[in-house]
Amino acid sequence: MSLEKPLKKLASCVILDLDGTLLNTDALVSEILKGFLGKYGKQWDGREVHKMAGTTPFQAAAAVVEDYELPCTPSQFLSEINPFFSDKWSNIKALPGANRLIKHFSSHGVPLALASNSTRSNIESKISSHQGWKESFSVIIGGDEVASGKPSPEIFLEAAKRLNVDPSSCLVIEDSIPGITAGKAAGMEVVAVPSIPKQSHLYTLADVVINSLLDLQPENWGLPPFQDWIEGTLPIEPWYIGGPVIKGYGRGSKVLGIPTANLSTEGYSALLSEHPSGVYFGWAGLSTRGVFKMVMSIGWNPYFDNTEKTIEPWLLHDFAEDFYGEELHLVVIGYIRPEANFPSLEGLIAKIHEDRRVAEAALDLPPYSAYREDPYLKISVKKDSHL
Ligand code: RBF
Ligand code: MG
Repeated sequence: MSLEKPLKKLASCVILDLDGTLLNTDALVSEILKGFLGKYGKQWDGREVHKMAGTTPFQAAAAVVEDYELPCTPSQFLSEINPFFSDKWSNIKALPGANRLIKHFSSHGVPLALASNSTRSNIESKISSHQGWKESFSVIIGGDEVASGKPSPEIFLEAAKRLNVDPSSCLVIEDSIPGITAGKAAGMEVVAVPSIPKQSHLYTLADVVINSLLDLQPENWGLPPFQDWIEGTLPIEPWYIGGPVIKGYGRGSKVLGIPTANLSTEGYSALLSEHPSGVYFGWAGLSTRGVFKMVMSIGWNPYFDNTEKTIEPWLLHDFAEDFYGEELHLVVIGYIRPEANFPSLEGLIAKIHEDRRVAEAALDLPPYSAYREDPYLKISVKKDSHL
């Protein structure tokens, strides 16, 4: 999905959006609105959250009041729901790559601004629990500190003014349509990191659309490149997932010659929504067979246009038979690339085999090889099983 174009314009500063770009705010908003609307006898529609992305708090409230025909005004709704949010703002998780990005730019002396439609005081709460964030921003502007929020360019123009730079030398990173619109109207370069899955075509106004912050290439704007990639792989904060092997779409071995041991996503919806789709790798433990190298895809498989996000690990070993139902534990430690679409099945297959080679080689390198011994991979076999 990476639509990176070659260098167009140099940037000297970076202006970041907060909700949906650096923070996984959607998850919290969904959780709170679901409970709150339940009290009105209404059922929260998870898709609504995308409609609210990038709007001001008042606009978001107005949309909910209208769509759910609530018996109150947007202001009443806001003051009623605010207490539910206020003690949670400081608990929102950073999106993958957010910490890395902030540390990278601040350690290279690239001036950073934070420009959010959220109120200044909510911004302060939201970033307070994330170490090093507040100090990394030379400028912080909230939606209540300008006359009109995004999609008006005002907030970005004000950020450039306070950074003491020309708007044309600012690079904006945004997840929402109002934010992208604002950035372009301000005459800035805009990178879109869409928070709406499978909708990258809506983001054509942006100069570049990337799948997650992990895919940002600052050198495209003359900014310092990330230096943490190792042999085509990016070490990530390890995450753990396990469960019985289930039958997938049945295309793995039949069509592609790539027998993936699909994991049930049941109980992992939060974990799955937290991790951007893409190709990852790590180690896999099978209860009766041992520990194996593993490369996997997370996502919607654009080539097949799946409707559900799946986890498809390919264990890099020749097994004599299928092992559906067997307990599989994964430790995921590296990232390779975003999911892509391919003009031909041959193209997809060739790319997946390349992923295999990249993962196999990387897993022998020290930052990755040590995880082979992770206790999570040594699954004890229950005595009462079918033996
Ligand atoms: N499917 C895609 O549509 N695009 C991809 O870029 C892609 N990359 C993959 C990488 C790996 C390592 C694996 C194991 C699978 C990948 N797939 C991708 C999914 C593939 O289409 C799927 O595993 C098979 O269809 C089996 O269901
Ligand atoms: Mg946003």
